[in-house]
Amino acid sequence: MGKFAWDDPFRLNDQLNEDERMIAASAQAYAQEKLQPRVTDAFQNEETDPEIFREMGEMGLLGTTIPEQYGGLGAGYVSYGLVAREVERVDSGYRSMMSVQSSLVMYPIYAYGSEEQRRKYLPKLASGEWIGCFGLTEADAGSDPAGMKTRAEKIDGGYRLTGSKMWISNAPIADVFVIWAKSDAHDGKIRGFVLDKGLKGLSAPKIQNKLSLRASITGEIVLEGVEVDESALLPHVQGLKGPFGCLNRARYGISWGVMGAAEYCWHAARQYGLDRKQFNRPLAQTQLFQRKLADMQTEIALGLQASLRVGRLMDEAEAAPEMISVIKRNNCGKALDIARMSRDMHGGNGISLEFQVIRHMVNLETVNTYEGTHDVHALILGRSQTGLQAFY
Ligand code: TGC
Ligand code: FAD
Repeated sequence: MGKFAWDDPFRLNDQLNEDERMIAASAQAYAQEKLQPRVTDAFQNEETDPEIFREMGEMGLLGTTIPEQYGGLGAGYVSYGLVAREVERVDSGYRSMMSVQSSLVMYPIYAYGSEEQRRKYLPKLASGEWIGCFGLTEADAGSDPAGMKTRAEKIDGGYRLTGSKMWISNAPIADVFVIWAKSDAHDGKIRGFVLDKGLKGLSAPKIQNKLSLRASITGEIVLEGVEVDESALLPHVQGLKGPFGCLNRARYGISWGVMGAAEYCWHAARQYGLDRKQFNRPLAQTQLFQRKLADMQTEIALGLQASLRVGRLMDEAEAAPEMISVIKRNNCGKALDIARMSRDMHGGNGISLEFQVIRHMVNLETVNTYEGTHDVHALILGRSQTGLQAFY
């Protein structure tokens, strides 16, 4: 019979190649040495340190899948997932900063951009010198992005953008804004535009007082007749499949990331149960405690295997969006359950920032909602098996 490691039940590590193991190890070292020591203060004070982008860039953690000629790492999607897992083991907000930059800003510029756009933006985004954001959601168009009101109007030599975006990660500190708008010049179809900070009429006020994802800055984007050159248009995509192509990648990364947060909560609950005695024995010696640990171990092992499978298919260009809905939805839901369970297993200490599990728990509320809510992914999967859409 084979060996069993309680913290790696299906020997995920053995299923990785040497390069993947190295990338995961360096992401883990960076996350534990540089991110873990500052996360409690960052969360408490609702502060985002832009220097983190520079550090991540130096470590090669931005644009993991973007070819090296544009400053990326040229690695595969399994590597990208492993990076997300290690960063989110510390905080979902830090993973958010990384995945917006990689999947929602660098990817569309790489996949839909002109050669000039790729050369202008990608190396500086890969190094973290520039910070990017992705504006799809609006106050009245969240789960239904087709309902967006932001417009691009054709003017001589370019476009004029008018509208506003809501709940945009990184926006207040962004240098580069990927904006999705309905373009009058393209039959009202959704088109992507890349805007530079400082354009007249462009602002990104911070959204204050979030009780979740406090280490990751979030803002609005206000576009008051912002005029851009023709060269701001992403030439190679139109329609909702543009933003969805990016979301497929970010959602996939989230499926790994939330398993990292869940692993943190699981390990913390196990250690707490071994250390703390009630009724003259360790909490971990009670049947209820062990059952919860077994549930955590099982869901995480299954979730990681599922993400690995989809990652391998992504690397073979064989993954379908519905597969990504399965893992985004299920892994987020399970991670949230695990964080809540771990919070409970810590008793009163579980509500303290010091013990960290409640921070993961409130963060995961956001992760369960953004990039397609838990229920929206159920509707995508329901449609795929019945042929009936139940959105409206
Ligand atoms: P539907 O009719 O289904 O599709 C419209 C067009 O889009 C294409 N498409 C996709 N293409 C590629 N990948 C996918 N996953 C795709 N899903 C759809 C589709 O083929 C079609 O193309 P065409 O050429 O025929 O026009 O569109 P719908 O309007 O009925 O959509 C419904 C629904 C619910 C599936 C969709 O709107 C949805 O997924 N809503 C959720 C919105 C969402 O995820 N927003 C995320 C905002 S970004 C964010 O949250 C970042 S947080 C990041 C962080 O901080 O980490
Ligand atoms: P709604 O769409 O109003 O949903 C509210 C509730 O109704 C949910 O429970 C939902 O499941 C349910 N619901 C909606 N439609 C249906 C239906 N047809 N049937 C049944 N139930 C339904 N967006 C970006 O573009 N870029 C970003 O960088 C970004 N970062 C974010 C960061 C944070 C911290 C947060 C909180 C959000 C971020 N978002 C971003 C926005 C995010 O993607 C949206 O919040 C999300 O898509 C849900 O949209 P909504 O908030 O408008 O909720």
